[in-house]
Amino acid sequence: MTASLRLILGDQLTLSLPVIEQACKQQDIIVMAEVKEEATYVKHHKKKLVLLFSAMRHFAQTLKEQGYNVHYRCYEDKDNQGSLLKEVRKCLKEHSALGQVVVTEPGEYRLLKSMQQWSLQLNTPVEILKDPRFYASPDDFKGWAKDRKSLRMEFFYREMRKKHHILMEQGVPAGGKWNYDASNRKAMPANVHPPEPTSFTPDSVTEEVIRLVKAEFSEHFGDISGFHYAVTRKQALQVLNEFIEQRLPDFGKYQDAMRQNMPWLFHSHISFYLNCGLLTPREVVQQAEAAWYAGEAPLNSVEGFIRQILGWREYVRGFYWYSMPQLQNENYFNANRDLPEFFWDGHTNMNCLRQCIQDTKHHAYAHHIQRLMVIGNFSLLCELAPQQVQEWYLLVYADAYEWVELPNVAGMILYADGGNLASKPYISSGSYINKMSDYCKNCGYSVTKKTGPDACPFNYLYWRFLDAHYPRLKNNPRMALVYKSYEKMSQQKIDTIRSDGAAFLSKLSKNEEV
Ligand code: FAD
Ligand code: DLZ
Ligand code: SF4
Repeated sequence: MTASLRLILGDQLTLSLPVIEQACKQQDIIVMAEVKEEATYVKHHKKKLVLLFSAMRHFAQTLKEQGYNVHYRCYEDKDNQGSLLKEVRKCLKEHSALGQVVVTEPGEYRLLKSMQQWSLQLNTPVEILKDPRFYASPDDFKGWAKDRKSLRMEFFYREMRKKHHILMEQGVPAGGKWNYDASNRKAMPANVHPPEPTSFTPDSVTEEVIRLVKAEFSEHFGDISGFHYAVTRKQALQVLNEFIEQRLPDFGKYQDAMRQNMPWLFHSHISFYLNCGLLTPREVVQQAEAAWYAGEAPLNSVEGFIRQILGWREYVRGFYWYSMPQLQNENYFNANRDLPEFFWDGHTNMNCLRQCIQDTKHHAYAHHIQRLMVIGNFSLLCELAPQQVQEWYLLVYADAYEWVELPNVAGMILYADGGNLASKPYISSGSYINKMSDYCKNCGYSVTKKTGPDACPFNYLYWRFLDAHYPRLKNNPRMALVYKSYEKMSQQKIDTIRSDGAAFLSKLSKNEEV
């Protein structure tokens, strides 16, 4: 058999991947490399870099302990080549017995396109293996999507439930319904106290990476202090187990709630680990399902949680490969406003945005509703340029890779694809944020005022957006109700909304304080 160089990327830290399982311990070399090209194609949050580099170093150690021949390139190594291709080329040169390169398909389109050229560039056969960690392959999604007039997550999810026999009983959904959201998405009363997130003290490997990131990536976004994330599979499993035991029962109920200084709530905090490979979606879904069968968590929570992974996560990944490369350039509303400065430092009088951006800056994490209904909602209402918003979301979150970030940003929050992913724009006025959080109590603006200088900007921005995009949105059946209210508005009210909206957006464009 030809000896092979087997490359493992920073988000492929899964021992059961065929690229590892099929390796010959005697002759193959496994290559892992921390390289400038991947670490700086956007200025990733410092905690994301610490998480990935430390997890990569721990994973390489595990491989070595299992008898694999691992060639690991640290970022600070003097002869670091700076890119994956160059590292592979150097290793091939140094080991003339290696006759082929084997990789697992990467998560991002840019890297796949690059790898498809490697064989020519290296003058060596390059085999790109499928990534079996997902329930649905890009081809499965394509097969499902073709001939459909519209793509909707809910129908994809039901297919996945049936195909993989998850929460199914004799061909019907467990409990009789596909979806239990009527019992979910409640506001969280002040006397509910979520458990503290699972946290780990950095070991010497992580400490070294923290020093490296402080020295080499000081320009990157985010705070590095207080790093407490899992960096090994064992630790990631502990995060999962503690979620299932302590948080899953209340997950559904408080899934959409927000609270000042508390981004963690009853969420699972496992996206970091699912996306870099320390956890697999199958084991997560199986554990959640088992908790329901064992009577340890209610169906509304378990179904709601499983839908996020078996439904949304798989759907956005399929949608990404189905829609690339055009997805990255979509701009349905011709939005072109620059990202305001406060997206980087959180300095704004709008408390909801201040809180969500500060959580993001501290933790490289914000939960779904903070990303969707606060920062995302604002980005759409203010017509921020999609490519700038996309880059921001890709660099600020430790779970962000383009395959999952881009559909969520271009499709879900910005509706930049004109409704291929979502059936309507996710927009709301301040009253939704007020209902789901305690942010408005601590805000300089008044959520009950609809117009005027101290009115909550979400209130008039919401109606301004509906007014500005009436021709494009009025025929969307899911917007019918809201446009009925709009059509009943007096011209005077519409004029006030227009002028308040224009004044706010003009301040935003000039980076004046809002
Ligand atoms: P939980 O709330 O506990 O949910 C469980 C799991 O479900 C998550 O770990 C995640 O794997 C999955 N999930 C839930 N919603 C989605 C979704 N919309 N798309 C894909 N998976 C989902 N998630 C990422 O993993 N990476 C991203 O870069 C990312 N960018 C986002 C950008 C925007 C604008 C929005 C609205 C959402 C984004 N999400 C992203 C989805 C979601 O916000 C995160 O997965 C979630 O907040 C991670 O926290 P958690 O693990 O505590 O999730
Ligand atoms: C995100 C990331 C970072 C920051 N650094 C590296 C790295 O140095 N080496 C590596 O192999 N992978 C890294 N990654 C993950 C890759 O960017 C990821 O594999 C691609 O974006 C494809 O999803
Ligand atoms: Fe946000 Fe408006 Fe509430 Fe202030 S009043 S926190 S701007 S929703």
